[in-house]
Amino acid sequence: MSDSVLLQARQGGVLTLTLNRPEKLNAFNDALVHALIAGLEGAATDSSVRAIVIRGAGRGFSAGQDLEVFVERRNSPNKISVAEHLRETYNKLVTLIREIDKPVIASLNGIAAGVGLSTALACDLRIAADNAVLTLGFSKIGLIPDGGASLMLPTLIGLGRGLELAWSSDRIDAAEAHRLGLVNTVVPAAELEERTLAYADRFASVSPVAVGLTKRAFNASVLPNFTAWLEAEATFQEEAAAGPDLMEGVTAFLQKRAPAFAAR
Ligand code: LHQ
Repeated sequence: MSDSVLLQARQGGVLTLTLNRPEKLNAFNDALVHALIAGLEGAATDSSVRAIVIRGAGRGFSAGQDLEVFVERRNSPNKISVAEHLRETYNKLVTLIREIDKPVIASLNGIAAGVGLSTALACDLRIAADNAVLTLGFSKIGLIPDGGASLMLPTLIGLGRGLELAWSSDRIDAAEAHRLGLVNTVVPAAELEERTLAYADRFASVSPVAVGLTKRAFNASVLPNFTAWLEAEATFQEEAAAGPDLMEGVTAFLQKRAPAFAAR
């Protein structure tokens, strides 16, 4: 397998982008986020691409931000703020996913956590293997759901169920995700690749004009302030990151222990 962090494959009108850091559960470093943004930008302007699939190599979709990379960056002299990091990476990524006039489908083969799950939630459709596991995970490191998840989650499943998942960081399985409306369909793990292509192909053969305008209409009806919301979310995240809980949470994760968050 290639050592590129993002693999691209074409089957007819379907472009598959594979996150390829399997040894890290496809956690995002800057190279991976920027490669995914570039892959999506290329797909947006290529009229022969009629549907886009995002999937993960190995045993997961993505574990979200690479926390080791994040700690290195946080401890370096030229660290950037969390809000700036979001603006440069995930906010660009999820804006692009919402603005591309083509179906973008997340194919969830295992764990989707943190901003890995946010990326899947920003997609138009989600197909999950029956062994997929979804968790927000942000609350375990003292953060709010970012990458648009604080908007997409309540939009998809409602306020109460969204808050419950955000606060608890519960791991939910594919059947529960389907029951909640977080994923569109669940298929046997061994068939995920083939079923994803067949699923994507259905939308790749619909009128591209109807597909694109329907997406724009739905964006305008339920996500009219998506971009402005990302900026607000980044501001909340900056406030969350200003206290001690983020570093306690991340350090606890890397040391494989439970975090201790003090009252405030
Ligand atoms: C990881 C990661 C990871 C590095 C597993 N990084 N190594 C963040 C920061 C600041 C600003 C803005 O926004 C963000 C966005 C975010 O995405 S925040 C949320 C970041 N993600 C998480 O908090 C998830 C952390 N990971 C987990 O909770 C678990 O690892 C999950 C639920 C993903 C998977 O659990 P398991 O299947 O039990 O696998 P594991 O925990 O044993 O992980 C396998 C390996 O992958 C392990 O390394 P090791 O060397 O022991 O094999 C983990 O340390 C590593 N890994 N996630 N995000």
